[in-house]
Amino acid sequence: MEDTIVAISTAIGKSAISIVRVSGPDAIQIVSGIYRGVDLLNAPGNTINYGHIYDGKEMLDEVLVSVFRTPKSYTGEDVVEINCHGGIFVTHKVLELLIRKGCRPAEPGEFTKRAFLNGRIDLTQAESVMDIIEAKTASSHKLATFGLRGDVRKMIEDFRNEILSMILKIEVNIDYPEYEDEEQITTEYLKPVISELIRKLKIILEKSETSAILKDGISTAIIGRPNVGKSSLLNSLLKEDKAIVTDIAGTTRDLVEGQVDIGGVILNLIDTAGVRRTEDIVEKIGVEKAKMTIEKSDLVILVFDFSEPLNEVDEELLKMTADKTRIIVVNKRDLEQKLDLEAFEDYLLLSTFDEGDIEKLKAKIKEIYKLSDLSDLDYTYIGNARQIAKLKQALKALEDADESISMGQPVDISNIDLHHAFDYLGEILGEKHVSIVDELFANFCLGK
Ligand SMILES: Nc1nc2c(ncn2[C@@H]2O[C@H](COP(=O)(O)OP(=O)(O)OP(=O)(O)O)[C@@H](O)[C@H]2O)c(=O)[nH]1
Ligand SMILES: [Mg+2]
Repeated sequence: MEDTIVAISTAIGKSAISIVRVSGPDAIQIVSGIYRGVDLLNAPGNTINYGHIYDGKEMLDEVLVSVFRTPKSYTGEDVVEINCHGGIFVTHKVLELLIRKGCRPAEPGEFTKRAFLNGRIDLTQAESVMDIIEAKTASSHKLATFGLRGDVRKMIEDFRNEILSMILKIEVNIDYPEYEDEEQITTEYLKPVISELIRKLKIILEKSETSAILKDGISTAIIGRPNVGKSSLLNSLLKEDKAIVTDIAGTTRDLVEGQVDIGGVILNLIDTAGVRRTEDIVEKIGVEKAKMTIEKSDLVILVFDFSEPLNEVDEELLKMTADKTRIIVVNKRDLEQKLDLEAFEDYLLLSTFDEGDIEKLKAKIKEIYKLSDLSDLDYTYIGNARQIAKLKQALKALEDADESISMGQPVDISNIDLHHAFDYLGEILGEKHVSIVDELFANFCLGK
């Protein structure tokens, strides 16, 4: 990495201080050229130095300059952080000045990318940095801190080492058949070992999928006929009047979204247009969107009206959501019953006007996702979609290895699959396929 990069690392806006961060081989030299105070060139690492920033003769700001020397810095390079007074204008002036003096504006996430490329952190840790920034609940934050600490890396590495020792044994056997001291690796020997690896990986995957819920939340669609009280339900869950509620059927025409924290997990709620047979173009589009929302969501809350008999559309909605995780809500329990409850296996009878009823609905969601167990959840699992996808590929490779043994193939065929599994796990840590690196870090904010 030859060039020296610069970015404003704090949010742009008026604040008490803002930080301009510089990283690279010339970081200290470039900053010392615009700074008056102690001799920065000889300042030891991990020090904070008082002084002023000058553009030629013009003093721009009174600052504190933190100096970190390679390799003991966030990026592993020389890093200088200039703590300016947090004005938008002055911070940009300092940034411009540094660019004029030879720094290159950093790409989003480039500081963390350098930390990764310089071996300061692995990919799971880098991703955790972003997860910490984006964490919206206590539990997703905790999950990210465990990733940052390297616990996830350790878990994956341990597992990967087990596969590696298997591969090594097989290869010693193949390469040195005359070596009598080595244990003979046969498919009979391999089969139970691979089965055990598959069992363990499945546990890791299952726990990781729960972790993913912690991180991303549960996307929840509220679906039903017009006027059953979907928007009222959204508002009651959010405890605010987000969606318009009227007694006119067809009030909601577009999707309305909101978030609520239940037991440490974010419920990403989407209120949809009522589904009915209609010739109205605008409403038809709304109905299509409702259908698409069902497809995309983790959980469907299907709402019915206690005071209306079931009709064809209701039947269709029941069919449409049969394979989804769903909760059937029968709303308006305060009105006279016209709905035959026999139509449902499991349902929650409620009124959106009743706070206690809304709590019951939340309790039901917690039960479905076992959220009450969250406090004793082991946070050493991964909650990142990219990493989970790699875990699944590794599992598939192990299953392929198992299958070829069952089909009577020789050991070296399974060995190829074991190699694949090993590589996929390596990709979780960022050890292979560096191309994903650019994509990943581009999602970071500037100055991180
Ligand atoms: N009696 C009674 N009325 C309710 C209840 N919940 C909602 N309503 C009323 O039902 C009517 C329709 O409510 P909305 O929330 O707009 O219904 P919606 O399903 O979003 O309707 P669309 O957007 O048209 O699909 C409003 O007049 C609400 O006040 C309830 O528990 N009991
Ligand atoms: Mg509505």
